[in-house]
Amino acid sequence: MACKIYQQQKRVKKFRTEYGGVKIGEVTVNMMYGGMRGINALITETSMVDPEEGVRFRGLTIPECRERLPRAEGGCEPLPEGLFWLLMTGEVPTKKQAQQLSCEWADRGKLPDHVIKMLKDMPKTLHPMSQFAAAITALSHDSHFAKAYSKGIPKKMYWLYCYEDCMDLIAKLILVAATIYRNLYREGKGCDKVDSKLDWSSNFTNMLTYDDKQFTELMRLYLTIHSDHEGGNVSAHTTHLVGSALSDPYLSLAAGMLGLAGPLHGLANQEVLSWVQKLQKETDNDLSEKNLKDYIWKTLKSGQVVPGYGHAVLRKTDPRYICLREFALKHQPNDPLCKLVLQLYEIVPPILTELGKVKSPWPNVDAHSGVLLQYYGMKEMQFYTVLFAVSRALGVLASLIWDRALGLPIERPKSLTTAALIERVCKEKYEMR
Ligand code: CMX
Repeated sequence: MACKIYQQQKRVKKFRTEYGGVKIGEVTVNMMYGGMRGINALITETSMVDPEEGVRFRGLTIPECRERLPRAEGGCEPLPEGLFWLLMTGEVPTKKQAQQLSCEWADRGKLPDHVIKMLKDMPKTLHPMSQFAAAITALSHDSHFAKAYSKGIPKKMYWLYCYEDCMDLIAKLILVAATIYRNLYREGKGCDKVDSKLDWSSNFTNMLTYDDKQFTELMRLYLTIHSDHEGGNVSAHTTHLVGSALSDPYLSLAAGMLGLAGPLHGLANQEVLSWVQKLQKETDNDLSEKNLKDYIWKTLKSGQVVPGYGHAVLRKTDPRYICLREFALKHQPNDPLCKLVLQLYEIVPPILTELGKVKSPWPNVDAHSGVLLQYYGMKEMQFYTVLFAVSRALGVLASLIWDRALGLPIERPKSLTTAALIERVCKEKYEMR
């Protein structure tokens, strides 16, 4: 990493010296009021999303990652360790390199007693994502970055301490998530034994008290594909923004995860399941086309969104959805819930198109992930966003390390009042009616 960072710093410096003044886009009034869609304003090295094709991790599509990233012994799905290596370095690791990461994360995987106690004392009614973010915040007690900064390290050393924190954090996240899960749904039973001979996902599913090789395979795929989605989504952007103030990686990640906990973002996987279950109940499991259409229209007419559908950037079916569908078709072709998801895929997009305002009527990743978890017995849908969060940490933390390596400054875009904007864009005086 030190060598790669040095080369990239040199490249960026030269590029900025030669082309720093070149304009790459324009900002319209609608972009300013419209959630900044389409404004090219961030540098994220780890991945990019094409509206038609979906995400590429360091240039590799999801099918390419499934093909090329190292797998566990006897497994078919990529190891998230390999994906993290790819995000960090831009290179596909060897199997041995991925195993070294598994081993290193296992070695770093221990929770301090104060965090275990804090999680135990939390009310069972507090959402798992709130518990997750609170525990990450409490882990900042041991931040190498914060300690080194307070001692006064030079800026060029920031990335190294940030890296140490991020590696610790990734190692500990599966313990935090599993502790929350067991406290809430397993009466605190089960243990946190991390085996350095096992991969990260195997250790995770063991700690979640699951003993099914296929579920572990699903987890490897799940943790790989949810990891990164370029820099402008709420969880990635928030982590990056908070990190730009040199808040330590724990605080930055906690902030990002709180963004992920919103129903328009990561919480949509939970929303999809409760929406689908309500559909089954309301139709008395008579899933005729008419009943499905009626239910979807009822959702829309009551002012709600159809969860799991639509996207701010994508304009085609999310390739993450497609690969989860492939997994379902391979391993559980007759599962009634998976069949219902397929049925909805036929029925929802034309209705959203008919609505007239939805830019993408296609399903995103959250439309499929929950039903797969249900199949393997993980019925506790409030926990689903925590799984998304464990995975998303890989991407946003890899980016955070690169942010510090490139010495990116505190982020501070300019905002305007409506009055100032009107004055700037209209020569004549404009009256708001
Ligand atoms: N159901 C109903 N209406 C929808 C819709 C959906 N699935 N998707 C978009 N729309 C509506 C918007 O609410 C908006 O309506 P208003 O103009 O009345 O406010 C209009 O269509 C235009 O929105 P858009 O430009 O197509 O979409 P945005 O970029 O504003 O929002 C997203 C994107 C994902 C928030 C939106 O599609 C949505 O709410 N989807 C459902 C929630 C969801 O699945 N979120 C998960 C996204 C993936 C992730 O981050 O994990």
